[in-house]
Amino acid sequence: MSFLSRVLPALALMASAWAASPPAPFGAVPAGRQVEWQRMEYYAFVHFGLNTWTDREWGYGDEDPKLFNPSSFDARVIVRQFKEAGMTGVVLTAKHHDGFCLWPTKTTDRNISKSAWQGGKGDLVRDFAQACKAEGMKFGVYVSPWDRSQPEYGREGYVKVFHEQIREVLGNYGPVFEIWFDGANGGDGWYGGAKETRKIPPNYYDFPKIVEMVRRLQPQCVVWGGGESGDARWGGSEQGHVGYPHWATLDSKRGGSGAIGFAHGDRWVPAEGDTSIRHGWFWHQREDSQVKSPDKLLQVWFDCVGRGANLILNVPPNRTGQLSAPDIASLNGFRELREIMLSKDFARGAKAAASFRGSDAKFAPGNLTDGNIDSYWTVDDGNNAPSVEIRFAAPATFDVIRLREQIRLGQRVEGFALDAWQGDDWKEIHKGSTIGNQVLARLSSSCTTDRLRLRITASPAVPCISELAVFRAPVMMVAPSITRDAAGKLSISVQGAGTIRYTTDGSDPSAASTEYREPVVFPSGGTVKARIVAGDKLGPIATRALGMVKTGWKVVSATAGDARNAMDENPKTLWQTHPTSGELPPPQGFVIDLGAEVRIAGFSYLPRQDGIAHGMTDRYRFEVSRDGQTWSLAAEGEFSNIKANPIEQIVPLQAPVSARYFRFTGLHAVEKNHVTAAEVGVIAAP
Ligand code: FUL
Repeated sequence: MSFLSRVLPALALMASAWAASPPAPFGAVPAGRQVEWQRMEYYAFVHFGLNTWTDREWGYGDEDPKLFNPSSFDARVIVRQFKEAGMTGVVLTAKHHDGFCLWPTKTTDRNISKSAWQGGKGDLVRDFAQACKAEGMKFGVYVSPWDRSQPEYGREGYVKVFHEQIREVLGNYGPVFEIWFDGANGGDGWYGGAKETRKIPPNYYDFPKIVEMVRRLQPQCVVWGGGESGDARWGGSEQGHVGYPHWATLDSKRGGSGAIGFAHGDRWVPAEGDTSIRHGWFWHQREDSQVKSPDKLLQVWFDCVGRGANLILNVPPNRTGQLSAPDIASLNGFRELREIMLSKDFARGAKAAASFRGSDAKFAPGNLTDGNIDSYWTVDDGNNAPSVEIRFAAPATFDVIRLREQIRLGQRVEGFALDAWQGDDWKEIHKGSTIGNQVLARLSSSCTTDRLRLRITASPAVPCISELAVFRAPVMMVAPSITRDAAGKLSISVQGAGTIRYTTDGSDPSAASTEYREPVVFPSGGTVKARIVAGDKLGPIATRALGMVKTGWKVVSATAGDARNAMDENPKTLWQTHPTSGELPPPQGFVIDLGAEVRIAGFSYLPRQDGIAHGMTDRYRFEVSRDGQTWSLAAEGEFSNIKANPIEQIVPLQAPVSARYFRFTGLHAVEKNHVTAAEVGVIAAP
């Protein structure tokens, strides 16, 4: 035996005396597929299908498959655009509520092989899957459980069809990173011609069985939704943001909300915030001018990814099968803002000083600033409120601090504070609660210092922190906000230097457009566009479609409730048809005298904005009259998806009609058994 072979084991033995073991996991921990998924942070949603042609948000289930016919679709181009925007994957609506399948399924004739596109030989699931593979992006699918086309929906027969559809998309197209099981179910539908409302029994879809199949076919696939069996949850609104404090856990007994989760719950079910770059999920031409601006997207990102959730951003292709130019411009502007901010981490490589677990270098505070989110800093058991000091080589000016916990060991931290060394003392610059997957702490004002301290103030077990990074938020031009009061005065406001320029003819404001100085009277309504102009720089455009002003309006009658609340331009006051107690079931409505004859091009319904869905109506009737006696039907239909996405609904009439009176009727309520409205408006023909 050589000298070395005798000495080395002895040395190894000595070294192991210093090697500390990692802290035991705390509470619920993520599965490997969830860790991988949480690192994806930001990816695309693609709503594409018959609705793109019928101009609807929810198809009824009877639309002709032939309608689907994009003129110049190329999945590769779209996937590349998402990749260039900094996204990590794409989730395609392989089947939406109308039951039309974007792949040649064997389960139903309502599929792409019956469309006019590519002579029925096309397969969009295949195209997206292949494009993602080629571009190094991940591919996911949305397969709607609610199917308004299927005759057997609500009965056993459909469940088999649904399971088989999932098997086809998961079994035939390569790796799928996420499958989306939408909980939406508006009840009514075509259902093979039955045209009725169908309620489903609890556990109807049999998610435990579905999840078993997902695990078998795609072990790395994250199940979004899917009741108790799912891996990821809805972030709680269709605006993309999630709540704070923010937990990746829910609790099997005590529940928890989508937005916040449940502190130290027993199931790891991280949130995904979903929103569309436009108002609706499918492409509608009228929304081409209502694309979220880069600053708005950055705000959503801070309130979603910056709280530890994933952001799925919908960018719907238009009828050519391509993304629209304003959407691409906004995606790229948003990417630039993130890049400006994230490209310089002032703490990268900075020295960090703190006690650490077993004095083992594996757990040293340098792990916070090494750019590797697998390594982490932790301390000896029992020390649940440690602090660490970061020293920058030179003073840095910053206003955003990113922290991450090592989530493989569970989400622990409940409270933290950040201090900056100012002059000769520490000054607290931020207080936060949860960290989890990540938190982007925004300071109320920027801070310049060469010493930063992180104090963990509350944690039920030793904290395991894998990153502390320090950034400067980008200086950006933001889109103005446009409001109008009950008297019809238009106000435009914005933070930032430059002049506000605006138009009311639908054109994009330029340096030559009217300058906004003070509120202006704007009674007839129309489309207002505004932006900041500073030298040769043009800020993002804000667009607002306003109906005619309601000053001369009178309530003629109402089946119940105070209809003046629906015409006072105050979304906080409600027309509601139930008195103090009990319910007054729909239909419920009111008649308005506009004061003079108007050429009506459409109407708007703003559902209540207080976060409560009671009495929100998802089916309407809009009638008009010249004399208040003889009525004609101007529009009747559905406000699809209004419960999850309670934005203003604008309904253009087939053709403008002249009338002095209108009657609005809510025909059905999404919750409870009465009808409410925050505002109802009229769009006058130009
Ligand atoms: C909702 C659906 O009803 C919408 O149409 C959309 O697909 C959205 C992502 O989820 O629940």
